[in-house]
Amino acid sequence: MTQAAAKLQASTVPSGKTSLKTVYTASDLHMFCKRSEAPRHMDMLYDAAQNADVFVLNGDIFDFRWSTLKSTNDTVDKALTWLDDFINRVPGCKVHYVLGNHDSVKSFTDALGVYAREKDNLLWHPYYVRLKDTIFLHGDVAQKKMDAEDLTRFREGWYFDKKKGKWMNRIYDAAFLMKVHKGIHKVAFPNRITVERVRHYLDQIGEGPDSGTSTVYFGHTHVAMSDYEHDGVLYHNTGAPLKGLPFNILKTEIEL
Ligand SMILES: [Mn+2]
Repeated sequence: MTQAAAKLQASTVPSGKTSLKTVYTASDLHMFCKRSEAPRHMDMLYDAAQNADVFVLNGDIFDFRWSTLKSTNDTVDKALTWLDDFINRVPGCKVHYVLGNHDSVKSFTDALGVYAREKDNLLWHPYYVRLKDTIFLHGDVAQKKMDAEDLTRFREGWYFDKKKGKWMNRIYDAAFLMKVHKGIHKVAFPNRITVERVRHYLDQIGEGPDSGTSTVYFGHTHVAMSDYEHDGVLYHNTGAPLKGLPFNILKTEIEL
């Protein structure tokens, strides 16, 4: 899908009467990766969704690269099973699934596309969703300074991403035990540089503050952030449920 088409799809201009809606968002659950503590947060996630009018799953919800299941196809099946259960638990909640890099695996997005067509309360977006003045995007645009084309190219590198083997996983487990990840993300993604890169991308696609954007929710960096103000825009990052890192399911209210 082109970014122009994505923009059209992302448009959620409501018709008729609006009212203040409760919106929750979470990202980077990295489900099926051994290092994810997502299962411990499931009750909280379900509670939030049950109290939400809108829930944005903001990318890297599933992790096909580091899946402990026996194949990518198996992980796709389990991912859809989880999503189906989640959606069915909250029929009154509109769920937006925004892709991250990890869940941009083609076999998953193909299946998600087919599945979402059958569900009235599920919409999926390859790059972002805009709800009035608030933008939800995964945040892999903060990997380096990127425009729309750069992001498309970056994502293409994930379409046919292969599940990593047992040994690579063990090396990561060992690094994890040494808490290497706790420092790495903060060094790789200093707050100011991160939000400048997000802002650059939003300006490039015409969704920056000039278009009325006042608030941005993202993830990817695994560095939690709340109310970080930069050049008139507030940025929030939900963090990630990985050992030793803060993870927040964030709530906001939007007139929709
Ligand atoms: Mn990511």
